[in-house]
Amino acid sequence: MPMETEKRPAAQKIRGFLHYPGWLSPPEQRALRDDLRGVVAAAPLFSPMTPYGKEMSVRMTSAGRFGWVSDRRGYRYSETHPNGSPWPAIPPSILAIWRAVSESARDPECCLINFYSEGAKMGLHQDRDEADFGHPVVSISLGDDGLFRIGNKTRGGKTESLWLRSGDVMVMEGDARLLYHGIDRIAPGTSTLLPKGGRINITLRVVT
Ligand code: MD3
Ligand code: FE
Repeated sequence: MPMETEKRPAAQKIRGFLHYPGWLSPPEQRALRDDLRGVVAAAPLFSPMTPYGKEMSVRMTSAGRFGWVSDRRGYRYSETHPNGSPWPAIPPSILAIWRAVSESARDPECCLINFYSEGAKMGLHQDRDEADFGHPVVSISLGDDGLFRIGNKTRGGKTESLWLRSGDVMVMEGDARLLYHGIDRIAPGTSTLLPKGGRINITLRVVT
């Protein structure tokens, strides 16, 4: 698909990151959903354990050279799924989005897929397990709306919230790369993209 030649929505800048509401058209969202089915068939979703021994409410899997895993040894990137297999390749449709929005010289090494069912959330955290924060993080939202909260470079202080909707793309780079962020809740029944409901977030990162 010739992403770069099509007309795309303009970005909104919030605390230094770029939010493109509705970057993906409904047919593009359906194609991406179908590509993700292939990834999940090869690398099943799992519920990561926090280092404190509590199960996260978000289910995850990955594609690319590295995937993100979390267990009693801590949070880390791993070249294998918890079942021991290497991760499947990042679908070309997802790489095309990275290339269209990021202007990065390098392709992502990790495509993390987070699945939120009703009641799932992600607490405020920083993404700082990557070797070089000079590379952007790109996020793609699919399915039900998610209430995203963005804070500051240290814990505490004022935060801002915005709803992420199916087809939205965000780019975090520069000063925005190390802001605390999380998902407070999803709004069930706000999208028909996923037959059983829920929200998918894809994040793309350069790891090494
Ligand atoms: C702002 N995921 O996987 S994506 C994560 O919707 C994560 O599943 C959330 O936070 C989700 O780590 C939010 C948007 C996002 C991703 C990375 C960021 C925002 C960010 C890195 C720095 C600042
Ligand atoms: Fe994050």
